Amino acid sequence: MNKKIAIVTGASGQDGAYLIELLLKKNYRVIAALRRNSNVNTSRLSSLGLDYVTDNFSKAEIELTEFTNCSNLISKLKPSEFYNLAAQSFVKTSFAQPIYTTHVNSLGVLNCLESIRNFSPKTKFYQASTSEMFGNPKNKKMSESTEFDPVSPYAVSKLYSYHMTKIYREAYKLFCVNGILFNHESPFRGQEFVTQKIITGLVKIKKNKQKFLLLGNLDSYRDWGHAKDYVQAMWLMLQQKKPSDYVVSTGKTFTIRDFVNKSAKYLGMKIIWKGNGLNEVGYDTITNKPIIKINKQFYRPTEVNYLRGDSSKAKKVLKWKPNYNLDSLIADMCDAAIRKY
Ligand code: NAP
Ligand code: F7E
Repeated sequence: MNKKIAIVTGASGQDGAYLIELLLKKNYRVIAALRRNSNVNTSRLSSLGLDYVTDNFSKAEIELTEFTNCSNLISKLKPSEFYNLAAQSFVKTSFAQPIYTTHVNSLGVLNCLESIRNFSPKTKFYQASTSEMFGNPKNKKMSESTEFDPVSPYAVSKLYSYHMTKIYREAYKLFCVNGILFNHESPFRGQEFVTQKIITGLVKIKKNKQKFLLLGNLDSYRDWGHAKDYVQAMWLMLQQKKPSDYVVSTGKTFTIRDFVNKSAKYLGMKIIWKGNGLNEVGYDTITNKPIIKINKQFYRPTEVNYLRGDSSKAKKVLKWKPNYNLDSLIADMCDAAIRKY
């Protein structure tokens, strides 16, 4: 039997690396679609041993905003599955670069959908949608039927692609799905995201390589899972008979402050918080030194205050269930940071 071919965009990112690892284990032929960079930025793939072209693994150049890049790749390979993970994925940057974010996250996705419709309509398409699209809705647990109320340019750009993916499924009967994924982290998480920033900062402070950590809003709630669990859900969505959209989440929610406290505890540290708002400071109880300070620059103009997902549909239909909880996620990230620094 011929091997299934999968194209993964955003292959240099966190999810791209884990998804490619999973697909190779499942005996796919995988094409890691990467954009041109002046520096080698495939360290995540390298750490999984994916440096060289093999019978099953190769790399291809793709700039998502360039229609011919998407259409040439898709028409040439006619993949069984196309996972679109490429995006300007940092919410804070989307306020500074709303036009660029929209080009990549909205029109880039349309380039993929149009290429599939015109050149490879049997290709199954996964779109990396996000819990950010919910914004601040009335419901306290968000499912596939919760209304969207985006509060950032990132969320709006992703909502456009969510709807386009749905429209291509309904209008052209293509196999297109949205994975509405809540925050997921791992040792591969980018340095600017809050979980990696906190863990890296605390490890460096403990090793006297950094004096203190600057953070923004400590009071927002996030439903954090492990990226390894979440790429399983992506794959499962494309193995179903019928295409549909799924929420993927743990169902548990914690504040950023909780995340700091839990990470510190795992690292053998304890933090006492004093003051309020911008004047709040976290002191290391062993050294009595202020190690966490608040800085306005890390606040967003508008914030998603509370995220908690209801992934009953994914559990029921996909038989998906996460292996990690917040404590084991933190342990995995801290252990990796200790090895690194
Ligand atoms: P990530 O680590 O930031 O990776 C993003 C990837 O997209 C990188 O490989 C990046 O390439 C690539 N990319 C950006 N702009 C591109 C362009 N114009 N053309 C081609 N490639 C481009 O993100 P992630 O955490 O793995 O997330 C994967 C996807 O899931 C993203 O779409 C994100 O928005 C979405 N998502 C993430 C989460 C989460 O919590 N992680 C939750 C919901 C949805 P470079 O390395 O060259 O920059
Ligand atoms: O922020 C607060 C910040 O940047 C989480 C992306 O993968 O998940 C991610 O988006 C929270 C926010 O992730 C700092 O205000 C406080 O409330 O780690 P983050 P995000 O914005 O939730 C969604 C689902 C995606 O789709 C996105 O692609 O933490 N926060 N202090 C801070 N955040 C950052 N980054 N840095 C701080 O210093």
